[in-house]
Amino acid sequence: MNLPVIPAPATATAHDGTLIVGAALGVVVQSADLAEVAARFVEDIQVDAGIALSPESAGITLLIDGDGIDDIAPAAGLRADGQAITDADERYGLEITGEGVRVWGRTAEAVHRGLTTLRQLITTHAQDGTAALPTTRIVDGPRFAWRGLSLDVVRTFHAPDVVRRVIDMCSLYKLNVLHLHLTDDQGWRIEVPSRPALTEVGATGAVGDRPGGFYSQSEVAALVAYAAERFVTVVPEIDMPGHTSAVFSAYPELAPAEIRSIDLGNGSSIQLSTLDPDRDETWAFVEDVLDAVIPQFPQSAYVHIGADETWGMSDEAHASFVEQAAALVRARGKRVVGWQEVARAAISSDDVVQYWMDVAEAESADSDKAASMLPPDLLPILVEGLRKAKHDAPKALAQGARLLVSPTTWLYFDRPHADASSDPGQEEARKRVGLPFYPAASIRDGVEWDPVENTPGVQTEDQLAGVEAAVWCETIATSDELEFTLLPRLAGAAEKAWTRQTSTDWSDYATRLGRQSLTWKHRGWTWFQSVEINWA
Ligand code: TNX
Repeated sequence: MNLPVIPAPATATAHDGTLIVGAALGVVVQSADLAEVAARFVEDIQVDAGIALSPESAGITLLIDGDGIDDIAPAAGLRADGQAITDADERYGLEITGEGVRVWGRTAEAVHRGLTTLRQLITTHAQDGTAALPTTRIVDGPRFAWRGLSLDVVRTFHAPDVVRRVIDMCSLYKLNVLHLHLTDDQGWRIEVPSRPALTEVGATGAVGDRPGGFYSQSEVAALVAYAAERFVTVVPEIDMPGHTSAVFSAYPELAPAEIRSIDLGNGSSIQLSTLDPDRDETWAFVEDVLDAVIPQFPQSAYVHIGADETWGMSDEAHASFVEQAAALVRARGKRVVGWQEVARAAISSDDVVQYWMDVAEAESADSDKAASMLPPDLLPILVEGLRKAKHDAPKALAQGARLLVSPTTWLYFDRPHADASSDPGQEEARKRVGLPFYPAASIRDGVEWDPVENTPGVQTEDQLAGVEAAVWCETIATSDELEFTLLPRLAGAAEKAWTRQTSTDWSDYATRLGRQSLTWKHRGWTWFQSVEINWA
């Protein structure tokens, strides 16, 4: 049964007939724990479909129940909140009959996931204040427990209301992790009261003349709570020992004697300077940062320590940094995530390694063209980086760590959109947004791959923590450009992270995707109107 739902549910059996959802129906909860998810659903249906459910009526019943749930295997992978997959079960049932709807699961989170499916069904069938739904029984659950989006808030500082919109998008597609890339060369975006210059000085920059900024502690608390209400865990990233120019501008005493960088000739540059693991000041700094950041993200069982692209550093110094930083994270009761380069150090089997560099794609790139685009001193560094990158995922697995799959080819959304937009007004942005050194990708490309089959060295789902898309903002200056980069690709990432079928039928997916624009219009979200899709 092809329901217009993304990600596609694991099982859906058609019944006969339809159910009219409108003002005559209301939501009844059979457990007080479900009052909040019920209220959120009523609010969402009002916004997405213009349907006002009645607080006095019944018809949509929510309950804590395990009926049929075990027909579906539990998720593979790890949860970012550290809960056991069996305790934080996301599997749900949803039954629509001519008389009404039942949504159930063993946790409030499961019921929220089920209501999200119902929400998409209602929105895609809504007309003039009612929706005629197909009757069906769905039992569904995620393939992977960690389904995320990594958001770069440094190259462009995205204000809290923009981040809230991104959380709304994640929740609509059953993504449950928002990874905030909070620090980088161009800026530092989070308060560390014991190190005030990080925000007074380090936060002022961004790419080019874009405004800087940072999240105050109360803004972080509000974002984390907003996300938690939608069953999204916010995982903080403090990128070190590279990507630390903003730290050096705030605390020059942490910088190496000579700051080195490679000029890219287009107003940007690649930084080669890194924090020094052999200096006591470095570790006093890292401890201050961890002590301030960790309590701001109570739901996250993890701290992301970055550790990517430390081009100016020896392998020994990099490994020494990673091992010491990881120990400080663990000493504070948190687990470690790092970009794939951390696998070159000694890591623990509790660590999560974020696989990003698709070496095959990079190697197949036109090297003459690359050579003509890049400064000559950068090329050998990149070639050397790729040579090492090949071994990262296998090394992580050999150390018993799990991979969080974010390959540049399929999950880096900051690559240009390949196909034209059916709205000529979007063509200028399409040509400008996305890093030019990545080959452009279609929406179809985004769903025709598999996280297990396409990750080197991986044979089974259990070797993964999950799947995470990433959006880097060098070429994304506004919230409109951010939304146009996230939609519709985010839906495709969710399909890969949640849906159990390892191959996606493009025409079926395209039909489901086309109907999603009904929600986006109601929400006022900008999306890239690729000509590949018949938008509703
Ligand atoms: C690589 S992915 C980076 C980022 C860039 C991105 C552009 C990673 C760990 N580092 O600093 O923004 O490529 O796609």
